[in-house]
Amino acid sequence: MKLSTSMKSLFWPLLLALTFIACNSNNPDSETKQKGSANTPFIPKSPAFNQDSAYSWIEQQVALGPRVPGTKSHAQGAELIEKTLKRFGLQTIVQSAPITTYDGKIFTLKNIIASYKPDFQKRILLLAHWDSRHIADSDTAKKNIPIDGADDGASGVGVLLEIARQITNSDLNLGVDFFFTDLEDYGQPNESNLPKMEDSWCLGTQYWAKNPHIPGYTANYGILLDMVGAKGAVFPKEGTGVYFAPDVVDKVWKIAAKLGYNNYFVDERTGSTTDDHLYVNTLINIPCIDIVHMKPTTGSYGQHHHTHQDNLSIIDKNILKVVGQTVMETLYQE
Ligand code: AHN
Ligand code: ZN
Repeated sequence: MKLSTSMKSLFWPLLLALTFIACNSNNPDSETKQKGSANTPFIPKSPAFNQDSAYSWIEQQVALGPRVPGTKSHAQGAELIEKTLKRFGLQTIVQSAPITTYDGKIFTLKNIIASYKPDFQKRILLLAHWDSRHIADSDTAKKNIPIDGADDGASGVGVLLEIARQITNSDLNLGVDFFFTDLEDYGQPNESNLPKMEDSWCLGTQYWAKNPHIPGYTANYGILLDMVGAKGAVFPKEGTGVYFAPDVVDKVWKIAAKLGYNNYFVDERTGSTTDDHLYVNTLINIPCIDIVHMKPTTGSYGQHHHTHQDNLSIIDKNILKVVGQTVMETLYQE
């Protein structure tokens, strides 16, 4: 290659400058300083969570009608989830059993469990209930008509299906079990005249914890998602999770903060809830937390909880993104 005189005069100064830059970036001192700096951006290891895709899983569930145990919509809901997981290539088991509810009815339970890297020892369990409530007992009107359950039910499933889609064929070096729980939301209403049934909520998870899909099943820890899609949602550190799995709460909330989501995953404690994670902790001894929309001060659920306001119009894709990315990043940080 022939260089013109003017280019020759540029060549050595340029080479020197490049060498200097290269040496400088290899300087261990400058690296240490960079790492120690509070301004160092956090570089996520997980792929981008797709909130549009998560939203579409919610839409598809709601379109079936309320997924109330014993109904056709319930059967179709199970089929949608099972088929989708199998299409992703995950090893999928449907656990069926007759279960008696507080009102003396007997329903066929359908717990759906799908496993990513089923042979890996190190495993994380992700849960969300897929059934929806048979009544609107917190509403002022139409109390006996079932709710859509866009948030209470469909949102957690939507986020988990999207995570399942993303990690299939990924390089994630970890076992993950997706557990779509049934009969979570057929609990006894407060104003019920029937004799009080203990532990009337979370019947699917209680059954599974006593009869795991694989004998001797365990996981390092679990994360339950419940009501993770409504506008204005915040997720305080829920009491049952803090009691049984404080390290997991800490880990997840720190990751959320690093992703810039500390306005959603707020650093506040709230009271304990009876939710699927309680039985995962107490009956099968897997430390499990609950990412659940609750008001930090009052400890109550969102306004729409168990009312007809719990429909598609309250779903906010941004909230789905916040939760989905946080959970996925937690997996990739393992
Ligand atoms: C109780 O009301 C005691 N537990 C409700 C758990 C739940 C219902 N989460 C969503 N729907
Ligand atoms: Zn509910």
